[in-house]
Amino acid sequence: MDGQNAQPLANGHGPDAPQDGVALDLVEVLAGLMAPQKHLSPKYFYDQRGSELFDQICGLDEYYPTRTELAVMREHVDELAELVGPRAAVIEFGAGSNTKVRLLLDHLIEPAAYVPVDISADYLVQQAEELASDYPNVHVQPVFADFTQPFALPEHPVMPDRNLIFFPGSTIGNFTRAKACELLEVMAAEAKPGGALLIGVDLRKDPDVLHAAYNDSLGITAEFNLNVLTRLNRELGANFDVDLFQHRAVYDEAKGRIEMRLMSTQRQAVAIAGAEIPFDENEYIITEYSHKYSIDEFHALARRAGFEPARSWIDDDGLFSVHYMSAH
Ligand code: AVJ
Repeated sequence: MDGQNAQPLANGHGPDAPQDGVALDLVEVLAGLMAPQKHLSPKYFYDQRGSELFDQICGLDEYYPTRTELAVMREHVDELAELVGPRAAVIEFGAGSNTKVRLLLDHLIEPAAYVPVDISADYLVQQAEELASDYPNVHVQPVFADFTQPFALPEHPVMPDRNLIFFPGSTIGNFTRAKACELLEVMAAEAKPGGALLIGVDLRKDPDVLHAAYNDSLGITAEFNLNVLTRLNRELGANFDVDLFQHRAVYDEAKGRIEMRLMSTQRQAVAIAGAEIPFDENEYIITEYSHKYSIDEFHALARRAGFEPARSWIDDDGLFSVHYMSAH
């Protein structure tokens, strides 16, 4: 990365200033807490403590997605590199761990560029600097933007042969099926005709396996979930008594999704920015959806959004899928 690229490109749809994680939006938080079904966006999990806890979750025995996705990618990365072809621009939606993108850049044929797109600029800059120095032949250009809305792609010194949209980690699961389709449409538009998508998608499976993955025995996921209340207290001056809420993760098999909840153990009221939020006993805030798909279900969704599934890889236990799809 040269001096010019040290800062991420701002984008019209991004926030005004780089933040430590995604800044809490008071209006959005209040609207969510005052809705008939209380809810908070999962993007608010990832302050510094939340990111640390998520890293711990990824290392838990019960939480299979992270290691399984990486294993599936490792096993098929050479076949993937053949499919992608030379001089691809890798455009990552959300800048997460470097491990997966390093695997790609190590195996793709002369990758031309790497473009991480995120609303959390500190992650972006840190990741970009590391990768730029390790991959001098790859043009690393972070873009600071909300990837759910169309955004402008940067120019590169070497014109890439194709765009490869990269969306690992089953982050697509955070979106309802309707919103996931809209996001895939944005991806198809950013990929451009002839481009492609590499996406990790968690699979429908035995509810007991899912339950264990989101209700780990060490209670790390509970701490991760409850941390968002601590964050609301610290950053918005709310007065949640965190001891009066409990973590619940419930699998709805018909909807094919885990719902992460924070349940009030008693009737109470919480004050936040001059508003009073009443809770009944056992009333809960939904803090995250994590949707699970069958292969066929995901193919149908992707086709509706403008992709043609080319290859889908899964692990031997059928836990997690990685899809390569072309945009048309
Ligand atoms: C990062 C959204 C893929 O849904 O499994 C892990 C987040 N939540 N444990 C997921 C998460 C609880 C994770 N994603």
